Amino acid sequence: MSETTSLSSGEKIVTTSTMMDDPEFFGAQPAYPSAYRPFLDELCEKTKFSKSEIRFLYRGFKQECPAGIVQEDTFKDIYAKFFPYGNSSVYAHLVFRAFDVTSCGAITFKDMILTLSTLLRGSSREKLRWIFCRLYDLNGNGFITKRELFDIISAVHDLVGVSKQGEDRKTRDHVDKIFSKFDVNRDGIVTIEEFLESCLKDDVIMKSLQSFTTTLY
Ligand SMILES: [Ca+2]
Ligand SMILES: [Ca+2]
Repeated sequence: MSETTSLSSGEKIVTTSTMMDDPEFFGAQPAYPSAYRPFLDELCEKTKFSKSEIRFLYRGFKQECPAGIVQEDTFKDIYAKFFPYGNSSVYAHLVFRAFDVTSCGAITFKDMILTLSTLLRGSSREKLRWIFCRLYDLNGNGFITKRELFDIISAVHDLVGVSKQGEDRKTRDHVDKIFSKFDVNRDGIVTIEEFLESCLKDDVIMKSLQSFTTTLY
């Protein structure tokens, strides 16, 4: 027997009834440490996924990561496969850090699903807030400096393997341009309010937000 679950707009996932009732999900004897054991009710409450979607995602997660967690090395290997022509390790580190919501040094199923909920089901504001807080504000002090923006953009350039020749100058020019757009009051820092204000009125950014998850994985 099969069942169709709608995961995101236009995307249908067919699952079997056996998967929806995976006894391992809430089984009495989990094959992984209890600290990593996901809690269906809690996850359902904290995310925009239904219980059956969470079960489905969990099954996929567990197939890929039988230990129940993703280590940074695994994450870097995945990125290296997707971006074979660049050096993806810095960007992979930044995204790993962004996914590691509970700051435990590994990505648990809970970390993964909380992030996916924001990225797949969140409003534009929620997605932008995630980008600002989890990805761009590297030291977590509540605002973005030009240095932080430079580090992120350099990592993206390395990821896609942009030519190194004259790259530093080009990256700096690119950073200056983006930073001055975000820093509305010209005080040298970008706050979340400035970031939201600049992004929400930018058609290109808003469009790329729709495909944000595609670039992320
Ligand atoms: Ca900062
Ligand atoms: Ca500012």
